[in-house]
Amino acid sequence: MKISHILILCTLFASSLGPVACIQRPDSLSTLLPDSNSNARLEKKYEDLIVGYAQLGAESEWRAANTISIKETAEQLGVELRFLDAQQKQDNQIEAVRKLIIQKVDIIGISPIVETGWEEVFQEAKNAGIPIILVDRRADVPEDFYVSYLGSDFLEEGRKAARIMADLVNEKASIVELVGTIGSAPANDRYLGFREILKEYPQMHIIDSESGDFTRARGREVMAAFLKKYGNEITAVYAHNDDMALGAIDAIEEYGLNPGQDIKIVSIDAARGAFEAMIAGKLNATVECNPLLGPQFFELALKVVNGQPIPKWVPSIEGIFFPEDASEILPTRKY
Ligand code: GYE
Repeated sequence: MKISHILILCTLFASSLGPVACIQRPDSLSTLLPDSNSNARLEKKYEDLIVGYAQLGAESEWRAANTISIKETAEQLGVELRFLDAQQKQDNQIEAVRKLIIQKVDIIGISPIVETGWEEVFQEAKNAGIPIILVDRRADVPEDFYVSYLGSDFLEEGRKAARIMADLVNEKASIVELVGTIGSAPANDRYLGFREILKEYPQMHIIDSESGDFTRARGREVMAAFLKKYGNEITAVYAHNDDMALGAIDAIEEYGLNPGQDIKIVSIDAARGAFEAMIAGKLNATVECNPLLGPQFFELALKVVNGQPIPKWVPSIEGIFFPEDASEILPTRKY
């Protein structure tokens, strides 16, 4: 790895990733310099890499930002990227991995749409000697099927959302929950993390919970159905992402209530749309989930290809945002 690349990466982290740490810095730059006693001269550089990426789809603002981050970073680093979009279907994503195996890419990044069903195709990649990095979402496979998971702590995001909600509603609420894609890691863990904390608040109840598939359109439909069924009984919404919260806001307004006031809303992602909704007083808080994973992903990929050790989990560091800070922060948001 060239020193200039390390500098580029660290600059990228500092400028575009905000709170995400520059991971796994080499102990000393001298370890990266060609050395006649080592294989350093044989080490691959970013320009030598062919990286396959099996993206799950384009369901949300988060995903759009994530895709841009992967593509832009590849271009900046000079990596040859083979990017495939599975359009929210696991079968397509499995096929995408197979295509990348046939193309003999050096390494594959994948955001698995759901947690289960990956063993067969991951085994095929393993047989072909192509390492896999899980990006953004985990897969439920034995640890030796992937080299690293780069992404968020979704359980913790669910816990954070519950704690904020408790504050907003004075520890008393009838909550409806908009769940993400069924079977996906973020939906599973945001569901569990929220409930873990809710146990501490006997007067906060989830009265209904249904999937809005992480999209604005489904969030709106599900929320409209909840309102039809429960009407004014609903005092709070927990949405597993901002897009569904924005859909719920539309449905609440159509129903004639004031989102953010009559019904408190907490969501996850901290995308620009959420900041705009907070500024308009319609959303009460958003828990950050950082999609700008491109720089960390390619740094990991290069290390793996060069046989350097990497952590099994590279977590993102994330915050929580509230309406009072939204106007100040919005102009600096990168997604
Ligand atoms: O929260 C949601 C997206 O996997 C963390 O997927 C990601 C989630 C994100 O559709 O908006």
